[in-house]
Amino acid sequence: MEVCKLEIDNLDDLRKLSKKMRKKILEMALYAGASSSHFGGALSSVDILATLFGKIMNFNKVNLKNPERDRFILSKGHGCLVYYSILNILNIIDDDELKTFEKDDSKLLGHPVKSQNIGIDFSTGSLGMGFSLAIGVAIALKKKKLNNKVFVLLGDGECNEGSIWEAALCAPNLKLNNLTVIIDNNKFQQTGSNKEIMNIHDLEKKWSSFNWITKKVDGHNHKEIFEALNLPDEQLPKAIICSTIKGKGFSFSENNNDWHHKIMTKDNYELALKELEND
Ligand SMILES: Cc1ncc(C[n+]2csc(CCOP(=O)(O)OP(=O)(O)O)c2C)c(N)n1
Repeated sequence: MEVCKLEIDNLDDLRKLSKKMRKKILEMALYAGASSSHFGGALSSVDILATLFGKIMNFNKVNLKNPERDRFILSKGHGCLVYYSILNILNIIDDDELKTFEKDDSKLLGHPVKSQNIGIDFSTGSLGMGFSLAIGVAIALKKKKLNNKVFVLLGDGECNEGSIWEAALCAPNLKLNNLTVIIDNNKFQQTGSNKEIMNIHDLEKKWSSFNWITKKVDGHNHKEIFEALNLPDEQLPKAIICSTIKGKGFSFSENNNDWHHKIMTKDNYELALKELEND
């Protein structure tokens, strides 16, 4: 398989990358059939991962085993469709493998399973855990005097987990300035809105009160995401709060939490494909 270099020079390239990712997510949701998939929370993270993998991270098919490459941990592991879509576009997961999503014996299950051959460093899915793993990696890199960075994606519903706040307290105390937390703030969780289930209130205020460098951005604006991920390094870790739309990209799924985890029918798929083509 050819090594894929993402030639991302401008915002238009990033928009094209996001579109490609949304198409792959759609296809995988269809392949999943009756197993269904976490569609909405994958779509809200597309523009974040497009910018991160397209413009920021030193991560590609040839450096997967290099200890000096950057690290990414999908702490909101159920959002794995977005992760698999970018790994596919980077030619790390091939098209045939994508078709096995959620099938018996597949490497691509409904939550990421550790597989260093495809650059997945940790199994995640139990919410609240990936963040602490990221702190462990950031500490290890510092001890080894390596300059690579660690990025971790959290859900806003995931921020209801107590372990998130233990970890949030720890990282600034350890001056882990090689760590960036990105929060997909789509205002929903599994069974309803954050406000209804467990209101998390102002995430930016919370993270800055835990002594993080914080920045709030539109999580579908590649330029804003890029600039936030490029804030100058200081002595503290960074938390980027991305305001997003759950199910972003398709009329039937935007802000419709039925699509947190739902079966994609052929009709849904065809409508979505049309909307993507006309976008
Ligand atoms: C410890 C734990 N409890 C419950 C779940 C079940 N669960 C899967 S997704 C989800 C909602 C998470 O909300 P959020 O992080 O906001 O995800 P998003 O809305 O972006 O999909 C829950 C509770 C889980 N995966 N782990």
